[in-house]
Amino acid sequence: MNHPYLDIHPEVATALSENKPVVALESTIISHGMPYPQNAETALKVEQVVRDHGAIPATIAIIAGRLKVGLSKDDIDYIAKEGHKVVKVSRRDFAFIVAQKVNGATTVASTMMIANMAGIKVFATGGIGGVHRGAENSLDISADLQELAKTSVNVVCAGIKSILDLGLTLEYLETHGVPVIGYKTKMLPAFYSIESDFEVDYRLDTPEEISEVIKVRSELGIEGGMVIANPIESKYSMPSKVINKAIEQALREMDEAGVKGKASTPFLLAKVAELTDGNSLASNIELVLGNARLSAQIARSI
Ligand code: PSU
Ligand code: MN
Repeated sequence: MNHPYLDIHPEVATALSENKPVVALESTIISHGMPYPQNAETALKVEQVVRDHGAIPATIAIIAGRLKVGLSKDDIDYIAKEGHKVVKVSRRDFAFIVAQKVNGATTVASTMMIANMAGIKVFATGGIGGVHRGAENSLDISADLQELAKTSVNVVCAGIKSILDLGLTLEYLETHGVPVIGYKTKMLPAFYSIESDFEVDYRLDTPEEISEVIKVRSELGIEGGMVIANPIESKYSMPSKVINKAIEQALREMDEAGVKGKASTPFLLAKVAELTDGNSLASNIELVLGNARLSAQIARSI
């Protein structure tokens, strides 16, 4: 699709025009989700996994105000090194970063917006934003959820991270008509861990079944995306006791430090990694790779 602000990488543009499978990837996970150099290494590995499974990767970011769909290795390395110096861009921030012609790392919400402009239907990430614990007071609810309600891009993630309130996130998604599919599972995966106390709406066992629902939704004219929850491979899953203990402490430290708003998720991810001696980061990397694989398979099946 042509748009005055959009720069689609030639390889991605060719794939889209030939109806070949393309998988969108976000950039906040690079700048704010992981430390350097693991962030750059993971971003490149994720692209390779998408290729190995027969699709073209399109990592999305805003560079000097241009909406980039498909980044070069240098672009990825730049965002990875700059880290928090790159602005974390959600729907609210989007137009400002473009107007000011600066760099922005796209969250799930803004990556969906740009993927949709480019005509990409499948998007792989680690975790989506959600309803934060304590949201009944803070009202901290990620813009990712509203984006899923209105933008027709399907997001493969590792379930709902337990730094969030899983139950409230599921309720919010239901209210806004966003289905949560469990890939080969009826239990909602909790990001670092395959298990939680919640269930997904529908269990589907093959990429073909998922792409069939994507097709039917589109034919029915149902707007919005779906959450495809793909559990982390069990050998990398962290015991929920261990991870939840780290999360509880990270939440306490966040309160003490007075961190809130868009700084919350990056703070919690880094703190949990520190408290688990890097084990959560290792799991985080593996689950993203798993999501890249499933996304490529779904994109091919569409
Ligand atoms: N969860 C992760 N890693 C991440 C994010 C979430 O495990 O990097 C990022 C994604 O870009 C997501 C964003 O869209 O955090 C959500 O931030 P917020 O809650 O401020 O909307
Ligand atoms: Mn928030």
